[in-house]
Amino acid sequence: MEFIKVNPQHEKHIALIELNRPKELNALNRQLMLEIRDALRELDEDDNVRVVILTGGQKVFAAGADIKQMADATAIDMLNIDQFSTWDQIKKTRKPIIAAVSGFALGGGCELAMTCDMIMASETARFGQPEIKIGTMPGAGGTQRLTRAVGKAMAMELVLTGKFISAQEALDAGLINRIVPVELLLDETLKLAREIAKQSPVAIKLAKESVSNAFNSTLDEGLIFERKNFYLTFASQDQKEGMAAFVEKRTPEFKGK
Ligand code: DAK
Repeated sequence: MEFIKVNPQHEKHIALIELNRPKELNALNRQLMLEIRDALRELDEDDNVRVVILTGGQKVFAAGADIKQMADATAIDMLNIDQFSTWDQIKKTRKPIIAAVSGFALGGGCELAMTCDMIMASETARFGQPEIKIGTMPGAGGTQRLTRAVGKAMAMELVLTGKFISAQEALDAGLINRIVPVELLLDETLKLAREIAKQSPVAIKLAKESVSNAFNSTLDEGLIFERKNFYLTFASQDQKEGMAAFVEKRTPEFKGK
């Protein structure tokens, strides 16, 4: 891996992916995105991993797709490169992914964070979809996920003006989970990851799938989907263990089976 660092066991059950293109503010070139795709595929198949944290470090999350790489591309180049398939892998990952965002999360960087399941931000985080300022528009979910997260009014303003919002504005709008001091960003994200990692991996997978499905279904379809996943948890040893542990007043030991 040239542009990311991956540690499958940053600590027990928690993997860490760190974007590592600091001079270019972690601009997402094609290879970097392919590396993220490959890393996520492997981590998703690794039984020791229950949660993935994706971060750019303390200075910057990502300043967007690599403008220099895209500048001269034709529409057909863009179509043939098929960056969508790379981005789709993020969405397809069945384990929870938490973005830990400090500094700029712009354009594709903001879209990358929004594709994750939760966003922890430092007080220096800045979010925006500035593509309009370079004569284009969001292409990896910025008009869709942002609108669903913050509503039409703010999404329109961000997409049509390219302005950035602060961590506090992002929190107020419901885009992120919380704000923490920069130096505590990874620690606080790990705390959240640990809370998830200690639950049943089977139930976590099904619950993540159900919440994600809420964006793609009507309420009635979503409720049916949820109910079936709920029933399915009763096929797991983890459900038996979780409920037995409650009755016996002890801590459950989940095995992901
Ligand atoms: N691409 C390439 N290089 C970038 C970059 C980017 N997005 N952002 C920054 N850099 C580079 C700068 O060119 C500079 O390099 P050198 O000049 O030193 O060689 C270095 O990083 C430091 O940047 P600055 O000197 O500009 O630093 P400042 O602190 O002054 O400004 C800034 C920081 C983040 C405000 C500024 O760099 C900036 O405005 N960057 C561009 C932000 C932007 O427009 N982002 C959106 C890009 S378009 C898709 C998937 C994804 C996308 C689309 C489709 N599909 C799946 C179809 C996404 C599109 C985008 O993200």
